[in-house]
Amino acid sequence: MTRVPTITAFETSPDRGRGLARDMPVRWALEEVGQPYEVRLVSFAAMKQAAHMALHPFGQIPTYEEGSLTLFESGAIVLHVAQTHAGLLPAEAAARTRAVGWMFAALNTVEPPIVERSMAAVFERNKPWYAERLPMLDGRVRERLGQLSDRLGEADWLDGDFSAGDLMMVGVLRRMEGTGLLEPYPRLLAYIARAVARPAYRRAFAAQLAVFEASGG
Ligand code: GTB
Repeated sequence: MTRVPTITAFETSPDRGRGLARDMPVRWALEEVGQPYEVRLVSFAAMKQAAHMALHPFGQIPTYEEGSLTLFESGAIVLHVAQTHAGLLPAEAAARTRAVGWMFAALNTVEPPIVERSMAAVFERNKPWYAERLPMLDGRVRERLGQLSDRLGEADWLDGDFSAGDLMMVGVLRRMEGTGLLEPYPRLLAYIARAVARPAYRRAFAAQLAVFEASGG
């Protein structure tokens, strides 16, 4: 059993506890493998101060401290958790590598158009070009969702059993909830529903929601 790690999370999350901030995949991974953890909450101001910048060069959450090991980047943290505990990566070498490949696909292929669309919806909503740009951004998201849905097919998970690849992918897909972009893909909706019904997800979600509620909601 690993020494109890400490992660950082928003003191007051802008997502109002909906599990969209990136401490969520880390919490979820730790819950999946049964690794207890501690959480240090940080304000936006504290994230930019020297003590936190020493842990995270970009002044963000999440970070992960475990003894002398310090990590940043949610994907790297989830990979570390998955590599050091049973439950999130297959034992067989090729399947294990494919699951890591799905983590990269989530973060490097599916997420970029999703983040670009999310950012535009927040920061460009009142700009004169927004109405013209949105269909293009939606189109890029739809392309990836359609391809992902086709690959998933009727399977429960992307490649065999639930893995860290699914965990990262579902975190990425959830960012499109409420946009209407997921609805044309019932297989993806069912995939997300299966993932968020997992007891480990429910525990992680409840923990980050409790932080938001304690902050005054
Ligand atoms: N690539 C890094 C990782 O995966 O760890 C990205 C980390 C990151 O974006 N952290 C954000 C942060 O610390 C919080 S999660 N931002 C503060 C800053 O940069 O000053 C991103 C996030 C924030 C809010 C929502 N939301 O409200 O829905 C969703 C996602």
